[in-house]
Amino acid sequence: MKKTYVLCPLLLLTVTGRAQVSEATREKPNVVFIYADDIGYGDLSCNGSRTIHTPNVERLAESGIRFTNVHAAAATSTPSRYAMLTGEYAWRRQGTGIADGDAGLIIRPERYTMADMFKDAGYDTGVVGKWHLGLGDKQGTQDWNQVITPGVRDLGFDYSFIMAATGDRVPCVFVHNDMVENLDLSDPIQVSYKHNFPGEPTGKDNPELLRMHPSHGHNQSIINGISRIGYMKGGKKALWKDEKIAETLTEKAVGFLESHQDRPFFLYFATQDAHVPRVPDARFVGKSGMGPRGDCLLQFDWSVGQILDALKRLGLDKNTIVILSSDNGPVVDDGYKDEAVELLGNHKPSGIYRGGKYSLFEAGTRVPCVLSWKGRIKQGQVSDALLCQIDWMASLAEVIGVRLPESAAPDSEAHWEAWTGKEKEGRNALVVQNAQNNLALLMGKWKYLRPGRGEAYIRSVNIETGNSSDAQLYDLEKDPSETMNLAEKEVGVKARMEELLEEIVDGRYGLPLY
Ligand code: NG6
Ligand code: CA
Repeated sequence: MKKTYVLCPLLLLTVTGRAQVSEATREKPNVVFIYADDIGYGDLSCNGSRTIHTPNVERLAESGIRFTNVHAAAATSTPSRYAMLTGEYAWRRQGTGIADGDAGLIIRPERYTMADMFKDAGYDTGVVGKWHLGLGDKQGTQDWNQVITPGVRDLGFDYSFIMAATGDRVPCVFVHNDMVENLDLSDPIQVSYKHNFPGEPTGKDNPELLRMHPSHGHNQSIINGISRIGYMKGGKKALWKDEKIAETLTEKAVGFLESHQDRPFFLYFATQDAHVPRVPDARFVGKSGMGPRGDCLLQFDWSVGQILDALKRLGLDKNTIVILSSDNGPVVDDGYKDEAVELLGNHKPSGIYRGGKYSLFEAGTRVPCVLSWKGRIKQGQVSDALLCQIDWMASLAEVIGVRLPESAAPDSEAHWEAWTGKEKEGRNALVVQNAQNNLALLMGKWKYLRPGRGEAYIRSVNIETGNSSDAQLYDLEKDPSETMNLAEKEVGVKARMEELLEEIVDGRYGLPLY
């Protein structure tokens, strides 16, 4: 049993057994997360980019607060999402690196999650979109032809319509409430991350079958003319159509809103844009002038507009907190020849920041972030507060009146005043991680990158990782692009930050005060 503390009476049972919502609960704000994939700080026009126009995100930003110093907890998807949904730094847990498509459930059912928290406040909870935190209790031997359990329902989500992992990983199917959507038992789904299935073509051996070629990796099973990571056979009726992923997910998210006009809800809407493979719908093809990557940014903006329009149409816009962000920084060539590099022009996905996805430098984790709560928080604000997605849990707990169980969300800090612009300052200190699990500490204007192993530069994606065997220290106020390493000059600062980071890592510092 999960131990929870609820501050007010929430649910009343009718004679039919259907949970009815009390007045106190009904008045609680709905919460919608719009969580992009690989969209960088410089990828949205609300952050000053003039090479792309994303009006719906601008509209959201103008109606609330835009953050310039919000971080994902990690520079890749799985650890970022793990941290965001549990309030625990992912580097504290083994097995939270980029997950295969057939990984077992990474967040264990016993763990108290963001969705559990909303359930304890009497909310209905839903997740739509990219999951990438594993499913089921088997690592690599998942049976996709039956109920997949444990699943997101065991983590507090009542409703789910998800992609198990990423667009570039098999199985290329949607999972709806723990079952593959359009499953056909006469054509069972088989998945392996070790061996191909006899006779099945691959991108490596059958490039003539491809409509989009890999630039690195991504040369295994071919689905819809695109080779992926991992091998898959069967499930023809269940396969998603890449150009329709955004539309399908957006429809499901809007459907969830439509069915929750009278009950408080939490919706985690995780788009696949602009992750690879980038296959936008025909409506967006050629619209950005930057090829599929830019077109997917426009498609993302469209999805945002659909959510905002639906909230308005349903009369939910005044009582809904909308938070938009991205799981990690941007990457241009992430493994497919989709002309993202050739057509980039002057567009700077990372903005002024160094690095990108996978990186410990700022662009790895400093991501777009906007929060809006119409009528409740001031419009048109900009905040430089240092905050992290990991803080949504403790911060929102206050808003919805839940006291988190003692062991829950150990690294999440409650900063609702900062999220709403009433406070200028956010966190005192924040730890971020890159793809090689190297860590950096952000504190005020200082950033300390702990020495660690791994290559300094990943040629295939053209990104500097921030890995170095030497300590690095940057003054982000004077040098936001991290060009001057001050570790040798500011020895005292470096030593204090090094020590503090070690304290956080071994748990002596930073336990939140609930
Ligand atoms: C990498 C993939 C990349 C992307 C990433 C995960 C190769 C060569 N590269 O391993 O394309 O899928 O994993 O991205 O396979 S994330 O945003 O979901 O973390
Ligand atoms: Ca990502």
